[in-house]
Amino acid sequence: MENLKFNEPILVTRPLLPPIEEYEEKLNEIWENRWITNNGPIEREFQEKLKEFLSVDNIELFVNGHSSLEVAIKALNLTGEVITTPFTFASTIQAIVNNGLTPVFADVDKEYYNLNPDNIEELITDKTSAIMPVHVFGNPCDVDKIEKIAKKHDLKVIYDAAHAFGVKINDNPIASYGDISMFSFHATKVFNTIEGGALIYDDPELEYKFKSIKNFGITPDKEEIQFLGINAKMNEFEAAMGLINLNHIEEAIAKRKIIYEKYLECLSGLENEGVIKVLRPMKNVDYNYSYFTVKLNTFEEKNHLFEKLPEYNVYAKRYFYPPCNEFPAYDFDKNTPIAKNISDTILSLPLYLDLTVEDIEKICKIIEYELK
Ligand code: T4K
Repeated sequence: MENLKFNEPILVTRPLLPPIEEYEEKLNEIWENRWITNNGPIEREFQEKLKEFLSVDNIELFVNGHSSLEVAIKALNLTGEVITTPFTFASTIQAIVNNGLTPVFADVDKEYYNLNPDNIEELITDKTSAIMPVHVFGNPCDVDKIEKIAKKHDLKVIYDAAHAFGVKINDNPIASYGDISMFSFHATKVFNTIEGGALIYDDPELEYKFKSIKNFGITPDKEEIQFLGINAKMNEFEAAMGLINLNHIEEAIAKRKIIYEKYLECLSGLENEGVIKVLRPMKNVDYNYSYFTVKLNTFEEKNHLFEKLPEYNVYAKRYFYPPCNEFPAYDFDKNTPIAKNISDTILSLPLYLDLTVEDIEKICKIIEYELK
């Protein structure tokens, strides 16, 4: 058999980095301004450009996605219980728990792995204050059903849209649904500001709260502490990276699509034989090709592949394993069998811009060899 081992490690992702000269130019500006954090001019410029790019009216920027989720919860004064999904990154659940609230886990749907709205209503009690769904791997939740349930029971909706930058549903920006949506701009995301995050929201009154809470609760006009806050401000180095990466993001998503489609083509044999199932973008959705995931039939097959790939210098990741309601750090109700099955059997394969068509062909040959 031909040698399928890569000379250099193929990681699950690599960050989108612009030509270094473009960042250097912005660094010069930071040095001239002598302003490096706390509502700086580049952050404000980035905020305006981002509003335009995403076609939304209200955006607040943060040091990372996780702390913006924590601020969103504080700003809406949520109490008691929040209905959410176990199939997500630890951040979603920790944002709820760190705010003194109880996550209540509803099971997910089999096809796209998002919170299944049909499982929400039975979990609503008089303590429920919100629903916190996640647009997993960039595919949108059933936003219409979720909105109906939220309206009927007077609940807030915060979407964890960490994976969904740039996604549109029937031409509508994904962040235009719910009370608040959160984007993560972490290095590993489609669009990055090194670390970073944003809240997109409808109610303009939230701006004052967000600006205060992300700065220790200090109100921007009176400099009083009217809210319990944290430090979650975006800095100028992050904002500079964001501004520049915004010029490259459309090209980046187009390249990701090519890689995604090459994977589909090369794995079609295994898929037709029922050995794996690839997550597809939903219909009527402008997708961002944020992750390439394959679902295997059993935990053992998933583990076999996960453990064998490094022998070829290829590193997949188990996004998300285990389901969040099985974290040893907490004692949560574990009654979500679909999320458990997905979590047990899914792997994220390498997807980033430097990968060539030949790299993908080779990765797929390895997978085929190991699974046959
Ligand atoms: N909600 C959801 C649903 C999320 O997925 C996340 C974050 C959040 C909320 C919170 O948003 P942030 O506060 O992070 O903005 C990564 C990311 O750290 C995390 O942002 C992300 N989700 C999660 C799904 O994945 P790890 O532990 O997998 O990262 P790590 O360091 O193993 O990196 C993955 C691969 O990327 C490695 O193979 C190396 C490569 N890499 C990584 C970095 C940081 C690079 O090549 N260069 C780099 O600079 O968590």
